[in-house]
Amino acid sequence: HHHHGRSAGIIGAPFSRGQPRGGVERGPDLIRAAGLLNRLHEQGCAVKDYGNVAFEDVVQDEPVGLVKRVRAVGSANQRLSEAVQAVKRDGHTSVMLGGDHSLAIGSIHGHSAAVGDLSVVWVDAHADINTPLSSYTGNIHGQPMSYLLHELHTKIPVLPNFSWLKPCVWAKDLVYVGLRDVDPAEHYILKLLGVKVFSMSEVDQLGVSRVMEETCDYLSARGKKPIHLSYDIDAIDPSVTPVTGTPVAGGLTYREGVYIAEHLSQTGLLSAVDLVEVNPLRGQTEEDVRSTVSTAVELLLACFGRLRGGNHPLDYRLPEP
Ligand code: 6HN
Ligand code: MN
Ligand code: MN
Ligand code: MN
Repeated sequence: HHHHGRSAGIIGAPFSRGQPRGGVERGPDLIRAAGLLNRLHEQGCAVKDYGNVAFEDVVQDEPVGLVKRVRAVGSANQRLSEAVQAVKRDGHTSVMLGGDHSLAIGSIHGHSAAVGDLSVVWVDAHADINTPLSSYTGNIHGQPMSYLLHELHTKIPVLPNFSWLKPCVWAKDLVYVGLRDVDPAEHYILKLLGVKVFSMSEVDQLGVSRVMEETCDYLSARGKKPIHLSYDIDAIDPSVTPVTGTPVAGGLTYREGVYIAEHLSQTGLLSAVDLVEVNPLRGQTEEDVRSTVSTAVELLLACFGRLRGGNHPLDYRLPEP
């Protein structure tokens, strides 16, 4: 085996209560079954599978205002945060396989608790920055960034099973890529806080290579911090990754999606990755599921140094005749 510094600690998070559609809890096992661990290992990455987080079965979970499944989401993210902290303490790049995007709360909290201040790159069709009071769906997968930002702390009500959570990200350390379905309240927040956003308009205008160059320039000008990449599979165009709960037309191409992961990997700062919102029950055909899951795997391989131009081990030597 040839392991060259990179190592992945895989955490499965089979959780769906941040949104109403069943099936997204099957994401972790599907992505593993598509060969993620073997493929990472084959490309020279050390891999440790921490298994699936055992989530508490919350039975009494009445809505809090409009917000659904608050207690289940709070409890799940507390456990996930602890799991991510353990992976970071062991020295791995954390890979959280979701599950829905409410899991970014625990994943980013745990990452920050272990390593300190972070840069966050959020690749998604959606901004997921509604507050519990601005959301009109009540789904917490549309809210995680609001819970995590210091600047929004005073806008977040006290919620059951969330007392463990303290904000840990500054708005200046957050960059969005791929947005194309942003609610009015979310747009107001992004402008109010001056968050750096590369929506699909900017991807069209600048091209993905300039978007990523500007993303990394922007973040490194604010101090080189470990990067947390939160990758929602719905950032990619639904023609490629249809198997997801809230598909939006006009997304990133497969190539743009892979390029984003390649570019962040090359910074050497990638410290944790979320891959969320793969929901096999949303597919029309087997091919829809295969295409979505295999894209998820390719994105993760690119996060761990895989380049489309090829790779070879540092100590590779040609066979002598
Ligand atoms: N996701 N903005 C909508 C909401 O319900 O707040 C959609 C959220 C989608 C969340 O895709 O992770
Ligand atoms: Mn090995
Ligand atoms: Mn999304
Ligand atoms: Mn999302």
